[in-house]
Amino acid sequence: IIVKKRLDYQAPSYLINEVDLVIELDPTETIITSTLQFETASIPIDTDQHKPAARDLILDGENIKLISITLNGNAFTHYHIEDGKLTIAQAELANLTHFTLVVKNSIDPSNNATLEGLYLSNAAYCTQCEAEGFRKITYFLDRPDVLSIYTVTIIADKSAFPHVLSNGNLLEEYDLSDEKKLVKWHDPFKKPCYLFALVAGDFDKLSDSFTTMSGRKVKLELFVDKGKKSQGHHALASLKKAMKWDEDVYGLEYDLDIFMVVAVDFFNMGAMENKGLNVFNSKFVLADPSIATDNDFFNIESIIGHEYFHNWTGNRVTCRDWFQLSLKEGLTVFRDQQFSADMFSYLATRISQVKVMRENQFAEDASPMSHPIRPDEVIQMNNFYTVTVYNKGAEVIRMLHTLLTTDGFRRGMDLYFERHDGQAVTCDDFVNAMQDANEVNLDHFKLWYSQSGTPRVKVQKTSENGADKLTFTQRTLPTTDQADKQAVYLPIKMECLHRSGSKIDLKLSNDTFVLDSASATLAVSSQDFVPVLLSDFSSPVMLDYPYSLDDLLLIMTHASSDYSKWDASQAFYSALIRQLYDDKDTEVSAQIWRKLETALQQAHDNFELLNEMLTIPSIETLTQGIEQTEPLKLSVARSHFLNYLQQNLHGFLKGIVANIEQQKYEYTKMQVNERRLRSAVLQLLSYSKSVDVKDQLAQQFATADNMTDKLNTLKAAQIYSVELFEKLMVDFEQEYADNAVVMDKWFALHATTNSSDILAKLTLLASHRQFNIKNPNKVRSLVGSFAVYNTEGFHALDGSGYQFLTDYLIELDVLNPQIAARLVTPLIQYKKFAKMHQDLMTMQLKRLLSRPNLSKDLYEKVSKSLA
Ligand code: BAL
Ligand code: ZN
Repeated sequence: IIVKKRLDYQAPSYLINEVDLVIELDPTETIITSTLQFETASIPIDTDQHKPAARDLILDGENIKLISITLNGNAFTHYHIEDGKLTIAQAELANLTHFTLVVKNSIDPSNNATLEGLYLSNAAYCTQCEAEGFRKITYFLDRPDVLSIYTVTIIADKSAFPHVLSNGNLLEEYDLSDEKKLVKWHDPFKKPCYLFALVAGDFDKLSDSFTTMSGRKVKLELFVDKGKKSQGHHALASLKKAMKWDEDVYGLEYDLDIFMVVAVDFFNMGAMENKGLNVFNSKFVLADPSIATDNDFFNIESIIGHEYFHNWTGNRVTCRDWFQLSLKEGLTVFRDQQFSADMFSYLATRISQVKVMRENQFAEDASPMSHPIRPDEVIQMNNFYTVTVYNKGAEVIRMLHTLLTTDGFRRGMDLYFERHDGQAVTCDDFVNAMQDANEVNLDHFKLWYSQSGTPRVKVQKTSENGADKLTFTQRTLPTTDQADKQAVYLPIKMECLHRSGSKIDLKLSNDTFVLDSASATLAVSSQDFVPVLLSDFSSPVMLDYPYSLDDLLLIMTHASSDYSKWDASQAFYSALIRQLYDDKDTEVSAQIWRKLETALQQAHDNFELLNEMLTIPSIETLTQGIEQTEPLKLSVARSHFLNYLQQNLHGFLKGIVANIEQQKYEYTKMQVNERRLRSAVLQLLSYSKSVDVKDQLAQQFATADNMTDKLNTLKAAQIYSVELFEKLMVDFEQEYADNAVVMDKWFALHATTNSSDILAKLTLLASHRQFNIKNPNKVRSLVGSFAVYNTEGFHALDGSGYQFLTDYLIELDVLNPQIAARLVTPLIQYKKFAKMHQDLMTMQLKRLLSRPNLSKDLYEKVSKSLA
């Protein structure tokens, strides 16, 4: 097991300027002939005498059969292969500044369940090379700072593969014989091998075009499974919006003559930004109202945007090494977040981003996998495609945007591209461009890249000589990877309200208080005020202020921003659930319920806000606020609270539903908000178990003309009763049994059911004809949903849930280690839970660690968690 360290980076000793691949596709023996034009790099300046840069040529290769090598046209055998490396000693290459190596090898796509490198998804060939999958195709310098021009020739069976695709522009396509054809692609842009892609299959194709701001017409092509053409229109429309948006907001224009997107069913990630040929998990492409929910429509637009935006932030300027992953991912997530806010709505998108931070990223920071957004040590790179690198990375970019303003940020982006187009660079290069374009000093800001953990900001109100002030103190607790922490730069957007609700003038620029030391104070020229802190989640921190329920109600009614109103509602509910968790007999006074109703009434005509304010914090969010959580007790407390809430606000809630008419489905912001609000309320009312709610659910299920209402009804029925839920699930299965993407939702719902025989159910579902352990979407839906969202089943006191997951991981690790390592996350986060749970969870982790041949993916996470 090799631990790679960020500070050990060495520039490559050899460059590969041109790559010519000839790929003869065959399910069990695909032959690759790779002609590589090497150049000896000028010797890097070696600052460390003890570590001379290696001059041997060391190529990466995994699970490939070497057939032959030639060097400058001559057969060559003086190489050495060991542990996934092919080494040619420097002496063999002495005096060669340029040389050509031809590597011929074979691979077996049909036996590649890792879904990395070249593999088969149903009957189509496809590739996934990020992070280090290209080495499963042929021997190569598989690192992002080796950039080459690719020409790719593919030989394939004519009838089975009408569409044979790779990066760049199509050069030629012709028949070689009655059975075989040849297709040749050329990508004029230099790229690292992780952006290489190949797809061959029989698809339906949707075509369109986009005229760029300089007037070039770009062909757009979207490939989906046969018969699913009508489900591709939303993705294609989203692509055009993304192309226009990047021109309007960042002045960034697409650079090839064609842009292709292919949807495949077997995919480890959501999608992949290969140059000119994005490959997507079909779940994030296929949509029409009868099979996709409002959230699916939203996610498709956002992920299509994300992958498209990578063309500049990732492809034109890429990462020097994988420790810099956030350079492209944090930035591109931030850009897709801006895009979604512009296309859909700021409030709902921001809230969903904040939930990801509070539910998942804070949990990662508190876990043995804690790492900075630019990690320092990695065993398996695939383990670092994390909420920290992606989502916290985006929050860090957002803080830069706040600090520099929209114009300053754009100036920084412009300079970044001016300096680094065509290069592989570091996070420091990015921040330096921001700094130099704005003439600010960002040295302290850079700490966000190297320090892990969630800062906690404590705010206290004190009075001194009749004047009030707020004292802010920040502290980041030690994490498993770093003991010592320093104060980071924190922009805290805020306001202060008089008890009357009016706003006090704090004389803060952009309403932002900057805390860039351990402690600082802010004078407030008023007494008896309520601070509204961390509006818009202006920095990724946990906030600690002793709000009373009345303070929170004041914010819910009078804050300037809807975000802060929502945030106060979440703190309000969390406080009440916490009281019930500590003492199940706690009673919330009638007066509090009336005040809550009054506060909610204020938002009665803002369906977006009202829906958000009627959504109660998840178990995962609540867990982050409690030390050594007892998950079952927390789940009971939360359910009791939801039940009390619906009892005490019954009339108000019923009034909301009565006011929303079901309409013919359209994906518009107004309709989405109506459906969400209706669903939030119906879920609450389902706790009442009243007959009229049951009738309403049954009727809504029968008449819904769209997947959103169908699925929302099922979620409410799951709360209402097992009988109703099971009955509707049977109907649902009958209707959608042949639709793989829809059946994922069905698997996930079953997996989250609170039922005493859940493990038997899961076992039965795993033998369903739509289930396949080799398909990550299925595994995530069934086993992932169980482990993450089925509190009662997963955290069962006898440890059976933990054991079930572990047994499954053992089976899965042999096939797809990357997905196994993602799925182990709920188990390695055991430190958040009470001792009894910790013991049961660590017992299973130890069982995993003792397995022979554990993948390095699982090894890295499990060994860290037990260290
Ligand atoms: N680069 C991996 C998939 C994504 O983040 O776009
Ligand atoms: Zn990305």
